[in-house]
Amino acid sequence: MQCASLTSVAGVAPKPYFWLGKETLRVAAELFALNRTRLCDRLRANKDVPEKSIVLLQGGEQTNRYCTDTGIIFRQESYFHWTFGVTEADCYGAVEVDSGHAILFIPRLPESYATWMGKIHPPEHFKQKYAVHEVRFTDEVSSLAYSAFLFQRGVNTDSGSVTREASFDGISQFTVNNTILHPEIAECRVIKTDMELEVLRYTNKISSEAHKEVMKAIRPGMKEYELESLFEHYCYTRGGMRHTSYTCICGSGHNSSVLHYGHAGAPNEKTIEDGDMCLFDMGGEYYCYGSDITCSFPANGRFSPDQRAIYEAVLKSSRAVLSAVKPGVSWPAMHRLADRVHLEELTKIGILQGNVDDMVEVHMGALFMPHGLGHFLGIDVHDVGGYPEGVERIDLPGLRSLRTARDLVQGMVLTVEPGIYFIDHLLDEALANPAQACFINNEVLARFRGFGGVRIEDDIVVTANGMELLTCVPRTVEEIETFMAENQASTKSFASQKS
Ligand SMILES: [Mn+2]
Repeated sequence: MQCASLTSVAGVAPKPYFWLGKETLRVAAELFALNRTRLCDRLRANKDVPEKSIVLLQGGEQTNRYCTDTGIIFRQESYFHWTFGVTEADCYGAVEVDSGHAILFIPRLPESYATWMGKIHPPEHFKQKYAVHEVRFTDEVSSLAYSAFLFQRGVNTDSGSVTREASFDGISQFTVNNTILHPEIAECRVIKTDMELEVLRYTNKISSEAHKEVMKAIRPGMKEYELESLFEHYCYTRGGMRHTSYTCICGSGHNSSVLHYGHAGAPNEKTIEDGDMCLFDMGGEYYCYGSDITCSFPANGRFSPDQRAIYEAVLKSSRAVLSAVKPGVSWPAMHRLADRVHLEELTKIGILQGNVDDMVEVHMGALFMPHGLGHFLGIDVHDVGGYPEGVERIDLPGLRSLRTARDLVQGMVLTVEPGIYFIDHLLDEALANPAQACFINNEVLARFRGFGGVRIEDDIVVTANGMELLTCVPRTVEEIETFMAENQASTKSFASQKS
């Protein structure tokens, strides 16, 4: 990382920012100062916060592969990143609630560090780099003198895992509260500031371009992982994105109905066949801010009639949701809207038959879209705050997979990702259930066995009276076919380079 400073103009202090040079985005350290201010404002308004409190967070730690000394590329813990924007491992950070005074604690590095890892920077370096008020060493955390410490402890409602509370030698002598902070800081993260939105626009712009590069280069005969590699290459070379927000999902043919394809047991290894639909779900991450985009398209650039029908059904639900989104709208209502459009369209195609209201009663929507319509996006791809106290998960098929059941508020960033999938074991279950089987035309359905699935996933910001679309990729059938035909003619694919 370069940590450049703007040239200081007479009397004006230089403003530090994160920047990876070239066309990459400059992110001012002010972004995190504002986050801290917002957090302190909330905490001061909370009557349960003791006087003279200080927030203490522990940053992520550098880890190695199993028992070896091979380091794993470090990525900062998300709450710590939101609060301080610090890219180094093994730090602590503190914020005085009353004053907003921010203290960063850095590890006291041994001299051998200078031999193997590079220059050891003094505290003053980090004070300027991150625009905090004070920098001390981590062995000085226990010398902090405050009457109450607010620690971060709470459940991540997507994973069920508990955040790791700060711990250090001498902790037992402090008065610690570990219940107040977590809901407050999670709530801050739900609403994005303008500076955060700038970063999310950037991650979406680069990731959208990377998806387009993939659509230009793809040819039947290639391996799915070649496109994963191309996506990551584009994001890193052009966007400074060393990380992706999640493991790339590059499903082709029948793999496109495997919702979390691409994991170690199914690592994007299939050969892409002529006639396959592709479902590529990939998002680049810059300075810990993510993106989450899915493009579905035919590998050969031309939709078959069945592929077009399913794709246009999903596009219709996607666009219906994008038009309906605005502050005050409930997210489960948007999920139900997408389900209803799918059922109507599947009836037109002939896979379903009967009354759509009756299909809704028996949750036919979840048969084709078992996942939630979308989720918060930010520093985490499944960003926090989906189920604060008072918001209950709806325990019904499909809806129970939603990562939030909240009403929309301006400044929330979400994915909108409806999909229709043909998943054999779900279809067989439905056919064995008379309450659902009566709506299915099995003869038509048989044609779609092995089809895979279609998902269209865009990232949006909820605005004052609607939404802003962050993702920009070809979306209609005509746009996709034209884009692939025009660009494939002029792009030499990786596959053709081999021969
Ligand atoms: Mn997603």
